[in-house]
Formats: sequence, structure tokens, C-alpha cells
Amino acid sequence: MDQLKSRFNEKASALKTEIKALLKEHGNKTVGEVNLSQVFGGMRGVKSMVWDCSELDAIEGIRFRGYNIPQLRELLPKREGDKEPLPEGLFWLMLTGDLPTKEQVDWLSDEWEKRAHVPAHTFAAMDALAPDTHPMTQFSVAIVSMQTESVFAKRYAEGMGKHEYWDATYEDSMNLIAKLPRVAAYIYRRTFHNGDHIEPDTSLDWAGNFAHMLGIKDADFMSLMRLYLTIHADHEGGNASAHTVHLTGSTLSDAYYALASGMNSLAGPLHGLANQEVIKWIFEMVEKLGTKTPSKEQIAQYVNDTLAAKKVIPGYGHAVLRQPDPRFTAQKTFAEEYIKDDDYVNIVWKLFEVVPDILGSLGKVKNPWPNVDAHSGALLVHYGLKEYSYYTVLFGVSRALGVLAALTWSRAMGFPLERPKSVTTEWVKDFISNS
Ligand code: HAX
Repeated sequence: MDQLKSRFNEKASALKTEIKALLKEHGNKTVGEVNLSQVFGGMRGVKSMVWDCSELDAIEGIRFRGYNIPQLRELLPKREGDKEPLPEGLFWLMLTGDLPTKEQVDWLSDEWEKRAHVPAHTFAAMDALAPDTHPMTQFSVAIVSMQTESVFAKRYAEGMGKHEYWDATYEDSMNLIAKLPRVAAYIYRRTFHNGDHIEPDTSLDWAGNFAHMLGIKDADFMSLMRLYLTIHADHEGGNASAHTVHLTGSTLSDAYYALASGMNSLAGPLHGLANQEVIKWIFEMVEKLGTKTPSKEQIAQYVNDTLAAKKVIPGYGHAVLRQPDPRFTAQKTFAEEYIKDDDYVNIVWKLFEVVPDILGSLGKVKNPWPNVDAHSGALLVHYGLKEYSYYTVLFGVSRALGVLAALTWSRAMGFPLERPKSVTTEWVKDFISNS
């Protein structure tokens, strides 16, 4: 058993015993009530699943195993000469609850490199898609096509017992994460660079190698990718992509099916696709106003025009957060440190000064502040990655870390098939008249 798997097994076995005892004694305790607005309103705030890898607070933002983003930036191991955390370290933290050492992270980089082989039929599946297929569609197809490699599916067919589910899911998760940079870079080069692919550089870490295969030759872009792939990884369990992976996985669909489901969910404009929508909307603003240095008044007018057309302001608002997203702030801090005077970054910062007041004045938007997607596009454009339909794939590569760590936990805890109750409007009317 490898060192991460054995560490995980120790932690998971102990927690499973603890949960069993806890449920035996307190299983009937009520943790909250559900009102009709929540039933009709996307289940906001309904406590209905356990997700130990990260936790979201409306004001404080995300914490991964208790650590917030500035702490992760400081405490997670880094590549020599770089200031940004290695995403390998976050995966170790989410899976074990412990901050890893540099040696443990280096071991994980090597382990993922060993598992990175992508089957030939996956490249063929991507090549069979029309060149203008959206990159998220290509990503989802590629992930499902790799299901042929699933250790879980193979061992299930051979009759594996329940006690082995976590082990097979761990193997699938490690293998899948290892393969994603190659697949994602292939999609980028295929779609935007005439299929001029770049071979992996095995001397690099997971994120660094991904940046290398994308073909953007700037050391600061590698640093950005390390930070980007760290901060997008997880946002507790209730967000759409995480919850989708959890739901699909609960049927004992393997990690490949579960991750592909989650990616299809991430591809919606109210969720991960918002990162492409933000920069598209900013490009259209620049085009419409005829300047890359619009005044705050011009920006405010453009924002009001967007709202008058009954559209949302992409990159603003959140179902849980009630403050600027710390992931937005982390990217702003990165831009302050690494990027001097960039027109698109400046627009993002001016939007931050203008949009919250406008959204707040509508009286219905619960969170007028920027979310993670408000900033990422301007950083990518700065380094030359301007093809915005690709942006959600970057988010997806990162999100895999969190949702697959959580999927491994779910199988280790033996969480059952998820099956909430739906009601009809007729039932609701009867309920009201009888209450
Ligand atoms: N612009 C305009 N109106 C907005 C808005 C925004 N950015 N955010 C919320 N509203 C509106 C809602 O559309 C809703 O209007 P109606 O009552 O007319 O339908 C009202 O304000 C109340 O919504 P809410 O309770 O504040 O927000 P929700 O929890 O329902 O939705 C969303 C949260 C993120 C979907 C929402 O804020 C939104 O659409 N934002 C823009 C898209 C976006 O940036 N999505 C990415 C979110 C982060 C993420 O998941 N990244 O991957």
C-alpha cells in the first residue's frame, strides 16, 4: 500500500468507527428544518450531506480542512524558487487532513507522473469530435472515454466486497487526476493551435507540466497555474459540480462517470462557465465602448445596460457567500504582485468598485460581491491564454482534486445511494390547506 493510501486508510477507518457510534447515539437529532421556499428554491442551506475536505462560511469563505486560502498559500509546500503552493499538497491535505511535507508532495508529483498515461482511444475520441466542439464537451467525452481504465469497475465485475470500494476509488482518483493535464492540454492545442501538441516534461510538477503542455512559456504563468489549480479545487459539497459527483458516485458509478457528470454540471453559465462569460462580457464592453481604459461611469452604464437586458452580471453573486470571494482576493493579490498595469486587470478592479453598489441597489441580489470567476479571465488573458471557451476546462482540472478526494472519502465511509424526496405542487397545496 502506498504512503498516501495507507495514511488515508488509518484516518478513514478511525472516522468510520466514530461516525457509527455518533449515529447510534444521536441519529435522531434534528439539524434543521426545511421550508417551502427552500423546497422550491434550489435547496439553499438544507444540510443533507457530509463533506469533510472543505467547508464554506458565508462571510469567511472557503476553508480546506480548517485552512483558509492565505494560510494555504503560506503553508503548502512549494516548488523551489516559486512562491505559489503546489496543488499536490492540497490533495494530500484534503485526503488525510494533514499538511504534507515537501518530500510527501514530491512523492505525489512522481506518483501522478507514473500514472499519467492516456489511452490511445481517448485521443482518438477527442479527434473524432468536430473541431469547434466546446472544450468542456471534449473534456467530458475524454473523461468518460477513459472509463475503460476504471479499477473500480473491473474489481466490481470481479466481485469485490464493500470493504474494498474505497481502495478501488482511491486508485481511480489518483489515475484520473494524473491523466487530466495531458487530456486538457490536448484539447487546448487541438482546438486553438492546429493540433500542434507538446510532449509532457516529466521533470515538472503536476501544474507546472500542465502549463508547459499548454504552450505558454512564462515562468509566472506556471506560478499562476499552481495557484489557480489550488484555489479552484473545492468549495464544500453542496455546489453543483461537487454535488453532482457525489450523487453519481453514490450509485457506485466509478470515478470516471462521476467526474464526467460533475464536469457537465460545471459547464453551466451559473456555475463554472461563468469564468468564460466574464471575460467575454468584458471583451464586448471594450468593443462597445471603444476603449480598453473605460471610466467608472462608462462601466456603470454598461452594467446597467446588461441588467436592463434581463441578464446577470457574470462573476458576481453567490448562493452561499455574502462577502467578496477569497478566491477573487487571492487572484487580485497575485495580480498586484506579478502584473503591473494591465488594461483587463484594471477593468476587473474597476468593476469591483462599481458593480456591488449597483447590484445592492436592486434589493434582491443576496450577495453583490465578486466570486472566483470575476478575476480569472483577466489573468489568463495577460499571459496570452485568450481563448475563453477553454477557461472552464482549467477550472475542471482543479475541481477534480476536491471532488475525487471527497468521493474516496464517501466510499470509505460507506455513504449510501443518495435519494432525497420530491413532492408535487398538488402535495404542497394540500400541505398548506392542512397546516
Ligand atoms: N446579476 C444580476 N442578477 C443577479 C446576480 C447577478 N450577478 N446574482 C443574483 N442575481 C439575481 C438572481 O438572478 C435572482 O433574480 P430573480 O429573483 O429575478 O430570479 C435574485 O438576484 C436573487 O438571487 P440570489 O438569491 O442572490 O442568488 P442565487 O443563489 O439564486 O444564485 C448565482 C447565485 C451565482 C447563480 C447568481 O448570483 C448569478 O447568477 N451570478 C452570475 C453568474 C455567476 O457568476 N456564476 C458563478 C457563481 C460562482 C460559481 O459557481 N463559480 O463556478
